[in-house]
Amino acid sequence: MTQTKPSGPRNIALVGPYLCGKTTLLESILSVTGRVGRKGSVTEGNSVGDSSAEARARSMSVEVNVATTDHMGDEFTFIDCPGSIEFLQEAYNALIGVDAAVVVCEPDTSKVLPLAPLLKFLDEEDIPHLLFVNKIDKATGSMRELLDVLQSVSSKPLVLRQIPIRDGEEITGYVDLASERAFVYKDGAPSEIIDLPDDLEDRKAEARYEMLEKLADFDDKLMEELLEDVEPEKDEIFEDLGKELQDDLIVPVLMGSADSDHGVRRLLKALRWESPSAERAAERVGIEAAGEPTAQILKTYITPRGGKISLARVWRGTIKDGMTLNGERVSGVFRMLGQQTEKLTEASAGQIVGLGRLEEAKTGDTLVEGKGGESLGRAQAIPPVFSLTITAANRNDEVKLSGALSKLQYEDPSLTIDHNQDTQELILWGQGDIHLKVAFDRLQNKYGISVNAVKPQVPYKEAIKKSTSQHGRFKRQSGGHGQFGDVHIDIAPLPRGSGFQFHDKIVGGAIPRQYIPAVEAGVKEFLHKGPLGFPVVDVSVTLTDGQYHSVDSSEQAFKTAGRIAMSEGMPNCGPVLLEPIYSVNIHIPSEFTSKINNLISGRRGQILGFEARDGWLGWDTVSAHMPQSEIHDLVVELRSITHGVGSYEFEYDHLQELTGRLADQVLQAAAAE
Ligand SMILES: Nc1nc2c(ncn2[C@@H]2O[C@H](COP(=O)(O)OP(=O)(O)OP(=O)(O)O)[C@@H](O)[C@H]2O)c(=O)[nH]1
Ligand SMILES: [Mg+2]
Repeated sequence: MTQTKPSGPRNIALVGPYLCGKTTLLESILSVTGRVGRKGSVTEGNSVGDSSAEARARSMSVEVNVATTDHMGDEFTFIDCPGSIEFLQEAYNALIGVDAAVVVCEPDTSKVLPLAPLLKFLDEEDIPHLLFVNKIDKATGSMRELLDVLQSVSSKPLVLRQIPIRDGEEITGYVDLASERAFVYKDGAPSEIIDLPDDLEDRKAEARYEMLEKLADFDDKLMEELLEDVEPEKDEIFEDLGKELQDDLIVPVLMGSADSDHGVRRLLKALRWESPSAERAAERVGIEAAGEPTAQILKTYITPRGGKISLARVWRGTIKDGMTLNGERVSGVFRMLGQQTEKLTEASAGQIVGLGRLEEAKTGDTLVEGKGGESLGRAQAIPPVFSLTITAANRNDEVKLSGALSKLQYEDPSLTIDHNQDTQELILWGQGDIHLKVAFDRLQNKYGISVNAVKPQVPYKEAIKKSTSQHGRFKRQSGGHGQFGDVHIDIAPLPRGSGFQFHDKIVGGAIPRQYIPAVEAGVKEFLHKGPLGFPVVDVSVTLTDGQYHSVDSSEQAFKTAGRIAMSEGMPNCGPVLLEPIYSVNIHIPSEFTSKINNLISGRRGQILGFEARDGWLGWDTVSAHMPQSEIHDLVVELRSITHGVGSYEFEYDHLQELTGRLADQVLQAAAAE
């Protein structure tokens, strides 16, 4: 038996925690495959990835970088995803269109937890993936220990493919467990084969047996051979490694140093021989072989010059320059190298390319020849957790700002815009402070708009605790005919959530019918701003009696009388401040549950209960009620407690009385405005 190599283009995502070296790995791959002449670096600010001003300024990835290269006759497109949890949606959107993922991590057990949400996503989407332990030049602990900790966050068995060769503390090479060959790393050149060091013989035999045992769990023949002490053929092992990765049964583990190109050729070799062909991903997303040319957008770029490029995975057929997709003409098919584009005439199934000028198309959209139609699944959406109220720094930019924001959403669909009805604020929602700051930088860099951002106001309300009866009279005599309206009302509190009720108990024509709606309008007008200065809720007003004048009465006069009665009566009804309370579900690894309970109580929350997080081994979901005013920066503290992996969803639940010092502060602040 000889090993069969998958054919056709391959698309590989590079994912992993913040700063583990994904963009450096992309640069190394592009250098090793000859796609770039001179290798750049993230630290020097000349890498192919992270070339946008917003990324360079922070030395971190803030969006997906893409580059297509060729390796020994096979086309590979790499999608380097940002590692920061605040840009995780970028990774999700891109991952649905790849054939496999390389999960990059560091040889540091304290940095393993952030892999958990990614691995979970890959599992849910059935995306085959392997692990690349990067920064092996900095490794201190043992590989076995690291592997144990890594295994604790992976539901699939990790299959260690290499063991390190050390010279003192330093890792100088590796033993490939499948080929049983030893290599030393060379700077600027492929690793060199050496004789297996004697002292590694036992460790190699043990690690190799472990690898075979794991493979045998999915291969009966191999299991028999192991049980009968028959040495399996090398090709059989390679075949299993490929097949079991492609079937998403195992997670092979490789290692190296992107910075020094160490182990990168070995990684490429594994991808070339073992990563699934493009057809497998097409099966995964359930696209049938026959049908119109179809593609899906994984990312949208707005170039510094304002042009739009939709990064698309071609799922079926051939996409040609000039073709109509979803009713729009494709203007340019591009092979991508970071922000550089090379014109192609067409792209066929399995390729990931840039498509020019699809003005309406959005990330996640399925593009079909003609008017469009069938829609493939989109990546799961991560709910926003952090918001700021924004205004244009220059008043004249207000109109330009809303146009620019909608363009910004093409680039970053995880931004949400809320025109808040209660507070009349324009609120930008996203995944955290850095996420929003990057958005502000883009507004500045691309659209020339600078914004001021502040913490959004909490939409406090007020209600009353007591009832009262009130007389309100509006009378004015000014030359000709005057104005006259006179009302008696009962004001009473209603249970929380009832809203506003108006009752009319006028009998015997004390107030003519046509003026009664005006009284209600006057009452309602007052309720926009009650005695404490906030909108009033849960109150009932009953019109009981009144007087009118045949000449001087008018709708306007009765409206004013209604408002006067309210403004005189309401302060006697024991007004109270109400604050919005949200229902919050916080997801965390169980080890943090008690800390989270403290966090919730520290923010005036009320814990409602906790249970095992559905589908997440070793995680809890804590549910609580929390005041909106305490949620604004909850995510910051939650992430700092949980190594960045804690998350939550929340929704408005009810209004609750706020009294004491905090209420006084709110009232003082409102009065000061
Ligand atoms: N020692 C060492 N440092 C590395 C290696 N690879 C990357 N780095 C350094 O790690 C830092 C982060 O590298 P990046 O490539 O930007 O990491 P990233 O994973 O793309 O970061 P984000 O996209 O922001 O999550 C930089 O300072 C790199 O120089 C490596 O193999 N060894
Ligand atoms: Mg990066």
